[in-house]
Amino acid sequence: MSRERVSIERGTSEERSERWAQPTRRASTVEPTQVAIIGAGPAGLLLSHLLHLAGVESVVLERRSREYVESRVRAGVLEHPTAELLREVGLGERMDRVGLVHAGIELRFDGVDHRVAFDELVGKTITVYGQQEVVKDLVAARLRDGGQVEFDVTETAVHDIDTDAPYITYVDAHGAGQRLDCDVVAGCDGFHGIARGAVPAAVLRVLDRTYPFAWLGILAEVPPLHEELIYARHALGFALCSMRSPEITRLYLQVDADETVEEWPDDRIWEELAKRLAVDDGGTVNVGPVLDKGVTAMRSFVAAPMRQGRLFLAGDAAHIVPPTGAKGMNLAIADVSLLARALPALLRGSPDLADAYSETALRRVWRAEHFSWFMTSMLHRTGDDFDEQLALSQLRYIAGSTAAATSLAENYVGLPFA
Ligand code: FAS
Ligand code: PHB
Repeated sequence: MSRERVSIERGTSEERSERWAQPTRRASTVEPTQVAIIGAGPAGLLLSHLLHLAGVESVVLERRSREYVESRVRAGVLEHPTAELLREVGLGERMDRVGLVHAGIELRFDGVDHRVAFDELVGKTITVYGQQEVVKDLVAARLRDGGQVEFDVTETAVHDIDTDAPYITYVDAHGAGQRLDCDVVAGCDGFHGIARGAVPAAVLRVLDRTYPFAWLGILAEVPPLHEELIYARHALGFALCSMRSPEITRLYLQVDADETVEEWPDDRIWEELAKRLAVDDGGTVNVGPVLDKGVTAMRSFVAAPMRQGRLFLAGDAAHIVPPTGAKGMNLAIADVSLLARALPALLRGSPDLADAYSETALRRVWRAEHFSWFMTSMLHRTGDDFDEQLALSQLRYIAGSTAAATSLAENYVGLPFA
């Protein structure tokens, strides 16, 4: 990632102040910026960091508090290209110090483990490093570099995205109404954000799929069951053993889509995990204090195009995958790695990368959508006997075929960024 400051097509300071003074631009109540980013999740924060490295100014507007976004327990696996990018842009130090590098995963079915050896099959690894740690690193880097991240904003709205003078209105943390003039808006506000809604309904095409099950996830203060992730298919349902450190385990159980955490007291969770993770050669689940518990809906969702005029969507604002393939956060990072090149070029007067953004991003999105659906279908119980046999056949094929295992491995560790 180039670190030289790009001379953005904005003219001299006199021309720039004249430009901002034009009628359409004088209404900004805060210092105008080049890229207004909605959302301080992995997508918004990394985009702001990457644009900073490219010499482009941005402002990040976040509706939650800093404490909230830094403590939200979500994704846990960084793909190989994600870890490489974070190192490349100066965000790898803590990840390399505390993250866990894994060379494979276990597929557990028929009471036996079958390892998919990423290093042997595709020569790459993954890094287990919680999303909240990535977010902490990003917030720290932005604030260190003088970046503008406004937390606790409300009533965010996007305006004039089909002109070259878009702007955002919002209420700041002090309750004051603000207008932020910009050249580009980046909608990084997740699945429940407002940016996607700024694309006209006649233009936006949504393709989605819901699943009859969800994930009950817990974070527990107990050593992980195994040194690598275990994806277990069982007659009672799917279970996943992950971790955050040698002392903290992250576990998931397939539950019905309408189940709530209230129906799952800790002892019921541990009992169910022990059943679903049982293996012929013994070994059992370590039980310990549960630090966090939640139910995550399972959804495949893609909204296209990911661009409308000067609005660009990235991450969960545009797409959702079931977490079985560990792709959610990694896809968000892949999107902004494209925007980090397209937006500086656009602002310099070269629109080609920006014009190609949606199509380029969606190519990778659909590859991840397929892989996530594939992993979900193969590992989750639906109650349908035909599905059961298809899933077991696919698992046995992977366990017995280098070609099938290699295909899973190259998708799981992450295909190279475009
Ligand atoms: P995010 O949702 O992370 O960030 C969007 C940000 O925008 C949020 O901070 C939000 O507060 C803010 N925002 C929303 N509306 C706004 C508005 N109007 N104004 C200002 N700010 C606004 N992925 C995995 O790979 N593995 C997992 O196990 C996994 N578990 C998950 C569990 C849950 C409960 C959820 C919701 C997602 C999970 N994901 C998982 C997917 C997740 O990691 C996402 O892919 C990742 O957070 C995407 O990052 P962003 O696109 O930045 O969106
Ligand atoms: C996690 O550690 O949170 C995790 C790991 C792998 C997945 C999903 C979640 O597929």
